[in-house]
Amino acid sequence: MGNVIPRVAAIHDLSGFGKVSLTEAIPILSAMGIEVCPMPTAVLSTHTYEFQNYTLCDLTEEMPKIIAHWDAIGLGFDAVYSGYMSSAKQLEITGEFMRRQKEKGALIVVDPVMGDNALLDVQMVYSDRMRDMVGGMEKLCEFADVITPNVTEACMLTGIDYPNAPVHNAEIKQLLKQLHELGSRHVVITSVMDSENSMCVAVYDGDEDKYYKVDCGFVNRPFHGTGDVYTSVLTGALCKGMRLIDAAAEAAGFVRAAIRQTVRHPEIKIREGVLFEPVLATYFSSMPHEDGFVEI
Ligand code: PXL
Repeated sequence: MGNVIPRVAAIHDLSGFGKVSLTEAIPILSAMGIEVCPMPTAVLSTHTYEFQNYTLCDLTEEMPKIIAHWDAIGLGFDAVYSGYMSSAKQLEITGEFMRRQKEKGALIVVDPVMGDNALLDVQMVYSDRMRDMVGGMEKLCEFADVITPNVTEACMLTGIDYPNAPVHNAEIKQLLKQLHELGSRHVVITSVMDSENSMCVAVYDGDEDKYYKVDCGFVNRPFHGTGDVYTSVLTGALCKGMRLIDAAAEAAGFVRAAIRQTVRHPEIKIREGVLFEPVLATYFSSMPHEDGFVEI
């Protein structure tokens, strides 16, 4: 690509408070030594979980203009990383941008942000809008090198019923396999409750045809915004040339460290996100860590 340091186009919302999307992707990727070019899909006062009366300014019409200007100045990207979209049209615009960047050699990471079991609005799941969003996300998965749904999103994309915890290896592999059939090269599923009180990340490496689990540690309460933290680190580690499973383990290590900081402060509300800031200064200076994973 010829960029002095890796350059990532980050297509997510910008939420003023609550730490999701760009307020996580920008600091994390920058701390990893990667240049971030944000294309905001929407500007919100806060994210949408447990906040009422938040403001949302949709930027669908701005996106083609941003892309046209980037094209005009000849910007090339090492990676395109997408997340929260506020309209189905944005998925089309993003897909077309990804298709062109992929032809030029960019890595494509798609986080098909649509909901979480704790966060999901049931009305929304069966709405026309949601059907359009799921259909649009499925198309984006076709362009992707890596997709990173949580279990809820994995079920929405595959039509598989939400599995009861603990989720067994056979069920995990089935989900990974069906997601892979959507067309992405690799698949990573976040927030899998694979035992009573412990979570893992499930990984399918499509080049090696191998399945893995990465332990995310004991979890005794829900956290918000960890999916975006996770995929930001994963994207950065892949841009730095790490192989998929090592990048997946590195990202899990960072999330574990952010959670360790957060649980020291019980006064922090779930909607305030995780305390990843104290970890930023040190974590990436000693990469790679000795992080574990198992083949399943
Ligand atoms: O990725 C989570 C996320 C991103 N963006 C917005 C959100 C959420 C989750 O609540 O509300 C606006």
